[in-house]
Amino acid sequence: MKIGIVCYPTFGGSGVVATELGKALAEKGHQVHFITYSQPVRLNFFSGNLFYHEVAVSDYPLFDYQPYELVLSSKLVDVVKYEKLDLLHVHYAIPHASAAYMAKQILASQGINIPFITTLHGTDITLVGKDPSFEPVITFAINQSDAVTAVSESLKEDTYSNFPDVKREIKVIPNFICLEDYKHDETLCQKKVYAPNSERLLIHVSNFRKVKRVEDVLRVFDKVRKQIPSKLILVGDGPERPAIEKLCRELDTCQDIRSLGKIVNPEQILAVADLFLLTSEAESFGLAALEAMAAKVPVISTNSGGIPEVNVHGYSGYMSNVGDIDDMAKNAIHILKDDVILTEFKKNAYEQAKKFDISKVLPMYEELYREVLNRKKES
Ligand code: GMT
Repeated sequence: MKIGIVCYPTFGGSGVVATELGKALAEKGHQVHFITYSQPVRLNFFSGNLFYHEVAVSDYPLFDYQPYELVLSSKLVDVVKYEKLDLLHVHYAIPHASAAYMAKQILASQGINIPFITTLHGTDITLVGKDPSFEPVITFAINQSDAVTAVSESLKEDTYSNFPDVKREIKVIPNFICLEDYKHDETLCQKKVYAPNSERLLIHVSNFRKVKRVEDVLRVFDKVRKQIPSKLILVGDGPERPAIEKLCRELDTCQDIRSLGKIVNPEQILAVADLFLLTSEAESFGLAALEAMAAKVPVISTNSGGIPEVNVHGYSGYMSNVGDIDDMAKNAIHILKDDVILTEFKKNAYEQAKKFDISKVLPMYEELYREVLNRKKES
């Protein structure tokens, strides 16, 4: 198949999932065309089946806001026509689904039928998408999609409740990891660099937006380190970073925390961690938690959104209500205080991650593509 993928090329989970999916499809012999405004951060892979088309939004001084969606639609028309794509798969409703709809209509006027599949990732439905100014467009674009997927049951339910006029069937296809990528080479990152006295190593990975509640990560860590010698690694960057640095100083924890900034492939650093903290207020899935589990790192998380579909309470980690720092710290200490318990949770985390290996999830997308293409043939 010749597949066009549209996504945000940045560090967000939706871009990561779209890129990893494209890479896996290319490895399976499909021709995959990424159509994005810059090279996706995880597109670090060479394959004769992978193509990249840049959506170049010009900086015309008349516009305070550049019309990205229109440029994207035009680019989609161009790529579909000249690369003879079979279908488009757009990740994130805003504005990718509506841009794909526009491209579809333009192409239809030229006698070309291009189906598009929309994958909903979370913030497009639960945060940004909830803004009433987007509602009619999102509802329309979802209803007009040839197929719609959501990354969790929770997100599917949120879509129907936040967008009551959405009538389209939503298929749940969970996020995934490529377990092969988690075969860690010990020489690349050594635990003693960050935990020189064999302290326990806690880690948090996010884009430091408010929804992640990174301040709770610091507060949980502060309680843990008072009971167990520990260090915390922060991976990622974002708008909350200054507030987090301030809180580190207030709590006097800076000496035990290392901030590593953005890391394209977090597998190596995850491999030396003992426990992952995910304190988010909302999370449609929690890909970062799954990535940790794939690296044999148990997860202390909130129970919001789709996280319970990923982290199994008492098995791969523990879940607490949003903001319940005491409970999260208590659970973290329970796992970290005893080598035997920690080893058991590490093993369980990995077992749970296996359920989300790409080998199980890729066929779901391929089947959906075939279904959509068969419908196209029949129409
Ligand atoms: O929250 C993020 O880190 C970014 C965001 C995105 O849109 O890229 O992530 C969303 O999609 C991920 C991939 O499907 C999910 O794992 C995240 O849970 C989801 N974030 C939220 O729902 C807040």
